[in-house]
Amino acid sequence: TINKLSNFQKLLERHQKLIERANHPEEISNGVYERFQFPVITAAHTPLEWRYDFNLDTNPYGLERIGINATFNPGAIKWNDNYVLALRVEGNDRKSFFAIAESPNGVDNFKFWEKPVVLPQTDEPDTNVYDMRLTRHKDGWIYGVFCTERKDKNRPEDTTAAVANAGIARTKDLVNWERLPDLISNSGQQRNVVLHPEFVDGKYALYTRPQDGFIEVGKGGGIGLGYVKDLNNPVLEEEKIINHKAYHTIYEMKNGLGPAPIKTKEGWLHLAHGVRNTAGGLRYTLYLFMTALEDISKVIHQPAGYFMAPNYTETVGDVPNVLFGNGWIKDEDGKVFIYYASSDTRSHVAVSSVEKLLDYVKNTPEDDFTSAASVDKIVQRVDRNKTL
Ligand code: M1P
Repeated sequence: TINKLSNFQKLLERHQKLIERANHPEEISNGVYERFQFPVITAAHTPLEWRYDFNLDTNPYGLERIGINATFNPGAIKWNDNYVLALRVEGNDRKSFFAIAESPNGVDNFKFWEKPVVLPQTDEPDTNVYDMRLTRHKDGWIYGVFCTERKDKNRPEDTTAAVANAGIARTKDLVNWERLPDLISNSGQQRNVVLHPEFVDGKYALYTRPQDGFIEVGKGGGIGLGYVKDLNNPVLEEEKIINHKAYHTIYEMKNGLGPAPIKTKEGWLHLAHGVRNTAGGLRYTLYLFMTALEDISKVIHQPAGYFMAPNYTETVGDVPNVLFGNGWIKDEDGKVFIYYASSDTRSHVAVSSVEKLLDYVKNTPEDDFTSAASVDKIVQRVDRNKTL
């Protein structure tokens, strides 16, 4: 018995050490943001109480009973001066759920709250839920908009056929959640739906990503914007695409918004993901764009290419070559904590600032869609630099 107890003791000590491990910025940065040495949250960070039965009578071999496979795609919010993530936690059973983890400094010491989020169900239960975007809305609620996935009943013979839609829940304390009806939209399936933090002409504004199928966006796609009068009857109206996919770009195949945008004096800063196909499969990278304060449907800046792409360790995971970011936190002093996940496996942070992100979106050349135009921009830069 003593040996068995000491095994549990070792597990607990190792876990504690992992959670308390300091995380420092990497030495080399492109100046726009700093990556950090370690992921902020991995499956190994999840509480041992979720995974082990500590009763030696019922678990005499000290085995893990409920395995956790991955902790990724976190929504983020500043909460009582702490940095809080709503993670997509995926069990070995492939079901995702949400769990809250909190850190005093945003870069390490992230600790999960005692239990995962207990999400109320609608009349039609979710099979799987993931990728929650947290929005502190002007109406006083914190909203969690997430993807809810269910079996496609129109294709009973296909056990892989699914339907994606936006689920909507709100809370005042991140513990007790009120479930609202799922988004009602007539543009097929929806994923990557995000609530804008302010009312627009008295309506809720939602960024969308209409898609014809579960994986393929099909004819449609792009990041859309639509309006809802009443979230208790969330009928999406006036949906229009504000950020299109385009041939031979990093968002050639599909794109989707990340977190709710950050308001700056010069416009709304957006973080999004773009997807392109390669011989090695889909490649997901992150990009930024900015919309006008007076018209949130108008893109006023969009640098060419990606803002962040998976580095070599990040390319490895359950779904390789993926960066996905649906959470960021802007501090009072302008520091921006960008939370992103790599390869659908673990979560990281990169730190920047509003000033740097503004400089990046305004001064990085836009895409002119040809190799010759890209060369021209480099040649002009070389010539300008020569005069210095
Ligand atoms: O596997 C990569 C991502 O795929 C989906 O995102 P999208 O709908 O934009 O293709 C989501 O399942 C996301 O969770 C996942 O990270």
